[in-house]
Amino acid sequence: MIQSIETILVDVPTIRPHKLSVATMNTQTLVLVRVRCADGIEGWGEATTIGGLNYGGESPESIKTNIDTHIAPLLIGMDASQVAKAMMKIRKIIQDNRFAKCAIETALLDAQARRLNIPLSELLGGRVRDTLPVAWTLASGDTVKDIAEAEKMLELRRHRIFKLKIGLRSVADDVAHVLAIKKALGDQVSVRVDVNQAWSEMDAVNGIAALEAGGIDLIEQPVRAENMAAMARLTQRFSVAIMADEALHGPQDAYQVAMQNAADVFAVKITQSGGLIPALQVATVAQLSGVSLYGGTMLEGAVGTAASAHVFSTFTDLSFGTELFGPLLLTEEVLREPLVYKDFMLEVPKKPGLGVEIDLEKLQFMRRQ
Ligand code: MUC
Ligand code: MG
Repeated sequence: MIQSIETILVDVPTIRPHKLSVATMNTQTLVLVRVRCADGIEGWGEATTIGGLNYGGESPESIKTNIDTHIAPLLIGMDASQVAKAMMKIRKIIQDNRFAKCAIETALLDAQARRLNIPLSELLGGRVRDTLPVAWTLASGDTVKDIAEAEKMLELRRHRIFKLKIGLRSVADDVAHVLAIKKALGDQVSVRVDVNQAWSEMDAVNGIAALEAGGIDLIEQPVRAENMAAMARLTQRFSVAIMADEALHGPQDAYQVAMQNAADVFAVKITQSGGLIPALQVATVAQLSGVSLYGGTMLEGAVGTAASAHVFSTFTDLSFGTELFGPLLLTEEVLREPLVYKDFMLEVPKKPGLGVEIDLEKLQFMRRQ
């Protein structure tokens, strides 16, 4: 039986300012959910977003309020081992709030997998890989600093895929920034860009042409999420892969984007999808439509990152890798033992459930009062 649900906010400084076209992050607010069950088992989930309300319609504070006030009371007393039934109830009664639903589903599935003594991936159909390639985002806003940071990552053998955040400056300045980094790092690394919707279609045509010619191999969400027609035209026009990110708010969007040929690649995110099972459905739509897969992040801490890793470990196609580096951008760890990043890969935890242990004392100290 589900006995209690607690929502915890934790403000963690980032290792450096992280500049996106929609926000500059100096801290990340982790939204953690703890579900306690009558059999003594507990599960954890995460609903972290980026930049308050700059990135999406749910803020850390709204997620906490909505879980505490509207979602938790619907779940208390329900059978904790019937996760699908619990989520069906929540999805029927609660509108929107994809991040909140994701955290709840993650916590319930974590608890159930612990109960069954299996890794979460096995409850999701089974992993086909134990390690995931991990990209790093260069977003200091400074070309020289970004190159030095990338070189350090290569030396540490932590990352060899780099995603650059652009869209704040003029197209010409951004193209010069990206191509300088590509030139400095050479052909052994993959350099990609994320525009976070900042370009008009004309900007995108000019920008993508120059980036494609310079050897950039992935263009993420160049135009507004709702401008699917422009995404379709860009996908048709260029041979460099175009990826949908903000355009994907779950399986229904995935179906529409696929039907309209409005992307070559999907950035699958568990929170944006509204949960782990909907994220699997987004991936299924992609695979049925010949769209490639990429494992995305909302820069979650270790709980959301582990949950994403379990989901992505089940994807048969993961041709563009993942960007599950969230915990590495933060100055504080919430786990007793951090996730393992080694040889350019993240290891998918093997212990039961999410396979991670929260440092409760540390969390008690770090949480927002
Ligand atoms: C996004 O839009 O992809 C993921 C990595 C990163 O640096 O920002 C995020 C959000
Ligand atoms: Mg993105």
